[in-house]
Amino acid sequence: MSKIILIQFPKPKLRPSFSPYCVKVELFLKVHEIDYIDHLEMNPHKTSPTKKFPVIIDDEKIISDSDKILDHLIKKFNIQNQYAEDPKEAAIHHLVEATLNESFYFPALYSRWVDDAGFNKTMELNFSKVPYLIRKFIGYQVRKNMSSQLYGQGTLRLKRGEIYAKALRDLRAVEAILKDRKYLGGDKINKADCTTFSFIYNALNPNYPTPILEFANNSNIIKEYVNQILKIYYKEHPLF
Ligand SMILES: N[C@@H](CCC(=O)N[C@@H](CS)C(=O)NCC(=O)O)C(=O)O
Repeated sequence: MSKIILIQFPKPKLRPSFSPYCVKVELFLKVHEIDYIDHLEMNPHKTSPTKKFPVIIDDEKIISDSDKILDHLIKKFNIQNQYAEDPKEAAIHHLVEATLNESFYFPALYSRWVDDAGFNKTMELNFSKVPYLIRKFIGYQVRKNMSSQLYGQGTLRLKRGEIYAKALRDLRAVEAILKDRKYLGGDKINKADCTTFSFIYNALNPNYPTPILEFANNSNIIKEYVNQILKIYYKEHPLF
């Protein structure tokens, strides 16, 4: 059996990835000790059927979309206990994942690419070695693209404070669900935890001092949740 190839964006220093969807898949592979080859690429438009990363290549199959990838891996390796048996609990897991994938993600994206302070930081972190004029051009293009995505999706029709207020509502809801449990799945990490960790951790980057970061800094529940996963699966990265 040939090894799975995970295609994702180049990794920044001290972080697993800037893309929570890529971290979700990578963490799942790590948790289940599935051997894979990490293939880093800048442009998803060339290799990805959905023009987004992550992508996996498994034998002849090319699969894009993190949820489709996890469903494929669960089926292929016959991984048990990834979905809660109790329908109410399974519904909670689903709603947490959907909230993070489809709602919480956008304020975090806004903080990196549109919010002025965050955008300048993103340019400094990613493109400091690129000559000034080229950096300006790339920055302008990416910011324009992100802004139009965020406008289409609706986030950018709100004011800055309203955008972060929405993110905090999502995070507070997840925090309330995590209270009194180690993982969403109970004592053991499951698929929904891979999603939960990756989106929350992605938004907690000290380079971006947002209200999301401030909230998490004051939440022992969020801190412990993220750190327990970092300690096991991302030993090379600093704790939150
Ligand atoms: N629904 C997809 C979303 C993946 C996604 O949005 N990836 C972003 C990075 S976080 C991407 O590749 N963006 C590139 C682009 O839109 O051009 C999944 O779950 O994999």
